[in-house]
Amino acid sequence: MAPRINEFVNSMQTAQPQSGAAASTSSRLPPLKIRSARVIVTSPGRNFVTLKIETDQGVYGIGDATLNGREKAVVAYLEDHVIPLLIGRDARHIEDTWQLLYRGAYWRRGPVTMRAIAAVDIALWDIKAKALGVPIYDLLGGPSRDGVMVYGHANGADLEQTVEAVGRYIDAGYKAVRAQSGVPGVAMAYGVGRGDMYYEPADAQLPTETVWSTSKYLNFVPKLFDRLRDNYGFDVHLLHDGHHRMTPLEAARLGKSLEPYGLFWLEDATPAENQESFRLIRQHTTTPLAVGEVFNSIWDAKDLIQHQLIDYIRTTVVGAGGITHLRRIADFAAVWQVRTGCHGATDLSPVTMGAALHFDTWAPNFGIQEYMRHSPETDAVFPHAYWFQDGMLHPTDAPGHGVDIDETLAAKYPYDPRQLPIARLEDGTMWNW
Ligand code: EZ4
Ligand code: CO
Repeated sequence: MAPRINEFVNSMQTAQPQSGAAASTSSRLPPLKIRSARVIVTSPGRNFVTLKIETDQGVYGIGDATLNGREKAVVAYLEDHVIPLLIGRDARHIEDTWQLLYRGAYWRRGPVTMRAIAAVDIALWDIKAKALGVPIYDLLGGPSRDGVMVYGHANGADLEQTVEAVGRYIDAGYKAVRAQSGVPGVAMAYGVGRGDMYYEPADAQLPTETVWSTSKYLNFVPKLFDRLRDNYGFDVHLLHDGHHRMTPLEAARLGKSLEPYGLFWLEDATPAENQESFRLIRQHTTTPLAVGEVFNSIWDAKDLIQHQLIDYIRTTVVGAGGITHLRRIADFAAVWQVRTGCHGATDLSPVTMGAALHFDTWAPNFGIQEYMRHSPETDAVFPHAYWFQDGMLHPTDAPGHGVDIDETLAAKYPYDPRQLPIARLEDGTMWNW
């Protein structure tokens, strides 16, 4: 099965590469010309932007392009600037298409651009895997593990309710639980739902205003984890999200005060635009650090990874340019013993969850996967068969990523504009939500 020199030479002479991409003449996979690409916006409980790419062979792929609270910007980017480039291209050329959309735009990176690229990339991996009849994890190099450990979101209005909520997740079989609680004296802390199991922060057409006090928070959080370890012991992994609200020194203090409780990680301890900020936190605490759900490329994480300032990188498939780019980040992270912890909130559609589970199943340096269950309405619009058992999620071995969209049902849920909340300090200063 070795490539034959003559065939290679012939192809060099006779092939007419499309848009400069290498045109293979000997692949077992016949050309898959992109015939159409469409953006589908639907709101089964929350908004999702989905890309469907169809080929002339009838095989189609589905990609997620959802950017919470800024959905229409990605719709326009795809429809006006990306889809015209896709028509007629060979869907097999995933890497070349990625490079075309990234380098070819001249204006690189950013959450809108990278989510549009991600949608195309996820759909093309889906198409190629379906055409070959294999799950995506097989294209990546095969499974590295039997299941994907996930963490659920436990939250409550106060300490007692949060302790109870964590117990419910443990009873449901979770091996890892994120705990967020209302803070005494803080009206609406991050991560506290108003219903019970479904927490949805993008709640209004114009941003809900919340008030924040870091000092009240810092005095409270260690008490929560003290109680949680007291009640549930050390066998369950506990996680916490600081959601960008602390300065580096405040984060260092929190990390230090949480050390006796052995957290799996402290997430988004401080904003990471200045990657150097994490050095100060790192110098003061051995609490493991996770960051990156708002990153959109390897460049956002480069210094954090190569200086070993973090332990988990949170970029996910839809956030950082699809499987093609996420794989690059994971391989770079592996060099520095940084593991993956893909973002998996409900604003990432089941399509992203499906694709992420294939990535997680493959990634040798996988750490954990965030898992917030979608509503039954969302699950119905995006038929899928990945399943949860004993704290683990499992992708199916169905070809592709295994998630589809029911377009008839999707059409019943029109776009419902909503934005994420904002946060101000008690004196009115605008802060990070
Ligand atoms: O607030 O995805 O770790 N998870 C998170 C999420 C984010 C939302 C924002 O859209 O921080 O809940
Ligand atoms: Co987070």
